[in-house]
Amino acid sequence: MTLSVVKFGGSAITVKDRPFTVRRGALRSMCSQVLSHVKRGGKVIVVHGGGSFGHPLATRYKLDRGLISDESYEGVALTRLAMRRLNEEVVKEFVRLRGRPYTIEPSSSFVLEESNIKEYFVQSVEVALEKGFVPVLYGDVVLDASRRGVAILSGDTIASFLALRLKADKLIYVLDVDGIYLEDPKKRPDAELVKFLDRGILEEIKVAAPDSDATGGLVKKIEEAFNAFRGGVKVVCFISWRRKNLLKALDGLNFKGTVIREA
Ligand code: ATP
Ligand code: IP8
Repeated sequence: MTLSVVKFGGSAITVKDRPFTVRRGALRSMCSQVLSHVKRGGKVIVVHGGGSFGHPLATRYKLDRGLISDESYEGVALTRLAMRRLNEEVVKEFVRLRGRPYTIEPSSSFVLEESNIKEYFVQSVEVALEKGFVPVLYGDVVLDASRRGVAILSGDTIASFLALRLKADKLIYVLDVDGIYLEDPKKRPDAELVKFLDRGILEEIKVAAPDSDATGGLVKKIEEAFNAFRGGVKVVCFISWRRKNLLKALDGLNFKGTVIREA
């Protein structure tokens, strides 16, 4: 039986440049592919990102800098509410498809120190898996014991952390594009898809920085992916949900995307 951690990218489950807009068809397809794999006996942890729910608010209130003013406190509350709304959408979709989602709030299970994970109560994820649930976590604003007070814990970091800690077989990042390209495929439609990603190729990749992304966008994600691979997660990849690609990756069939080859 395999354990996989799947990060539902905010670019895939929301329309990133339209506030609070869920990409319904994509979300349904991703949940359904996860559930098909679970039906065959696979264990899956889902982590989702912020997309057009968390990022615009976290950016507006500059939460990446911590508690910098009275307004920050309002920002923390509103960003967290937005993330809970998106989490609700994900959970409802799983329920519609007769899945067994179980949300584990990162805000009450992680403590950070200077934005790095200091403490985590991992047992809830383990027990949820054991009892037949699909644990669902998400990027959020989390307490930070250092002077900054709070920090944004990206879903990308949660996903690679859990994959390492629980010795997952696979870590799959689902995006709205087919994988990592030499240049942003939305800006350069003829950009080449990188099938195997190693440190050497990394130098050649141009990443267009998003206007409103509070957690470092694709660069941070690639770093987290390398961390997991270096730590022993055998399959670490970037794919889109289209053409049943997620199910293929979970089931170990050929899929289109980018696979990390060398740490
Ligand atoms: P979130 O952080 O909200 O969960 P996400 O995990 O889906 O989002 P993003 O940070 O939005 O990921 O990164 C995916 C986006 O990066 C794609 O929509 C793509 O347009 C853009 N991008 C920029 N440069 C590249 C590149 N070289 N290869 C692939 N995508 C790129
Ligand atoms: O989209 C960030 O999570 P990510 C969540 O996975 C917030 O980086 C609050 C912006």
